[in-house]
Amino acid sequence: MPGHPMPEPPATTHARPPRDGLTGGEVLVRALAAHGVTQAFGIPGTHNLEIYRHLATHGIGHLNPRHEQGAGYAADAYARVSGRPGVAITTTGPALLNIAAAVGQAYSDSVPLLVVSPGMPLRHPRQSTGLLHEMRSQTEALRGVAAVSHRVSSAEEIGVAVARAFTLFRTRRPRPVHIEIPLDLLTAVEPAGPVRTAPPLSPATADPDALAAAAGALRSAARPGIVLGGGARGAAAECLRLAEELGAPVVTSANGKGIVAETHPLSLGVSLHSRSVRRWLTERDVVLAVGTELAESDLWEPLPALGGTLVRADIDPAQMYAGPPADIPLVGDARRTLRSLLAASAASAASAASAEETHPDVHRAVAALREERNSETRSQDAHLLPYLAAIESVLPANAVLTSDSAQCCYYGAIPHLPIAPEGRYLHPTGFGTLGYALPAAIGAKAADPARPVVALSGDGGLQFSVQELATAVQLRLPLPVVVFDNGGYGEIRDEMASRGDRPTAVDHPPVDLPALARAYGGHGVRADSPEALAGALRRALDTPGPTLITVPQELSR
Ligand SMILES: Cc1ncc(C[n+]2csc(CCOP(=O)(O)OP(=O)(O)O)c2C)c(N)n1
Ligand SMILES: [Mg+2]
Repeated sequence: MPGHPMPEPPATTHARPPRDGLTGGEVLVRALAAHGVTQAFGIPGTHNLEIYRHLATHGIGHLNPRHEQGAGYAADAYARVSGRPGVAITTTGPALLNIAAAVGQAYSDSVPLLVVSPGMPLRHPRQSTGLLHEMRSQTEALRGVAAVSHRVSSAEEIGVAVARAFTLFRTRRPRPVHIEIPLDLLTAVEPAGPVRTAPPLSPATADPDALAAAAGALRSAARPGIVLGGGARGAAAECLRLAEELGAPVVTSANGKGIVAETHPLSLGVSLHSRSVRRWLTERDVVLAVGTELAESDLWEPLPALGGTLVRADIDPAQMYAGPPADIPLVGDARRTLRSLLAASAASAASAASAEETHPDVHRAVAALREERNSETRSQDAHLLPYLAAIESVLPANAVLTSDSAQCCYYGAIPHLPIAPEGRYLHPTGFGTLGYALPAAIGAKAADPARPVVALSGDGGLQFSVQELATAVQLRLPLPVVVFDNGGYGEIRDEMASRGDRPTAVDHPPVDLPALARAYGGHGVRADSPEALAGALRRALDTPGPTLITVPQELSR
């Protein structure tokens, strides 16, 4: 109005909070940055905008897959490849439930995954009030799949919850944590306290008496064997040295794949599912099992009673009695445990000669056992082998392969595609989810953009998260996605057939998956032979954007 000063423009949602305080959202982002978080995965929504507003200011990059499930698998693979916790941000209700399958997968594979979500307001009555995305209890839902689901009730507690999560990741068996911040706390401005950080704690070290007993048992073993799970990954060099010094063959779980080079003459690869290897294990006089559950998802069938002494090394005390009970329990960090065992056995090391010369009989026995193992499963995997050899011929040793709950993976790549310690094979083991491979490949690329990454999937599993092709297109990721297309749920079809059931809900009408990839803006080809697969793979690794390569039905089953 004339004569009147211009009114102040109304405060917009972009206004900075008052200097003397911070919003809960900013407190959270500062706490994440203080713990070295530089990358988050997620999808924004009405209730988490205050988190999104502060990410870039505090140096946290953000990658947005097309579904929260994809964000969870991407964050999981980011953690597995980078060795740093993966961080995912969802909004309330359905978004959080969408990521729950990824949280369950991270729990069973011991992956440090932090999921942050808003929650219903502080004074929510926990009954239906008609709020957007309302649900009765997010924390109760997430407690079913995460190690911890922590609803904070004050701005100060946000920092405590983040420090708690990172302390758990550093000191315990790494498993997912969910932090829920009431949505009104995210936007409320409160005086900012100091940023808390997790103390520089280390995991526990095994008991010295138990270490001495284990070293003694291993030193005097005539037929030692080593089983490595994902928990041994931080101790790869120590595992190899111990195996060579003891002349002990090494078998791994799917999660431990490649900790010792699978072409090493002492390696039995991933083969606990093999009858011959299980029998071999029962015949060892001492078995050292490191960071492994020795559980059904790797054994497929119950493990017969072990004949000798079982030494179990694990950060999780529960592993000492879950599964085969430990005769000698070593509860602590794998690397320190193995270093202690090496130090204790060094004094008695017979000679400096290479293991090849010292243990030729063991190498011959391992080669024979591998052959026996392979002959057991030839009917299931023979058609896959030339295609796996083609993949192996193209990939450099440091490549990351991401995997799915598909026959090409568990009958194919897991037992038959050798991985070296500088490479990685990321498989959704115990929880056995579907749709992991593609989003996990995106997360692996985020962790290490220069490293070649290949996703390996069945046609069924691919379509649980196929929309992440759009994410790979947007990020221009050179990403081969190799799909063994057998027209549906091959494994379940086979299970129904072996029960004598009529196949139900397992056959899918054909989908032109390469055309679907092109529709997303990526590339798509059919590989009608192993040679065609190798060529397509080579080109895909050099082409920006994803390339979906199908090995078609009539060839892959
Ligand atoms: C989330 C989820 N839903 C269902 C299953 C059950 N399931 C296990 S394997 C499988 C078939 C997957 O089909 P595909 O990816 O094409 O692999 P294939 O068995 O044909 O090799 C199904 C449905 C599962 N493991 N996870
Ligand atoms: Mg299939």
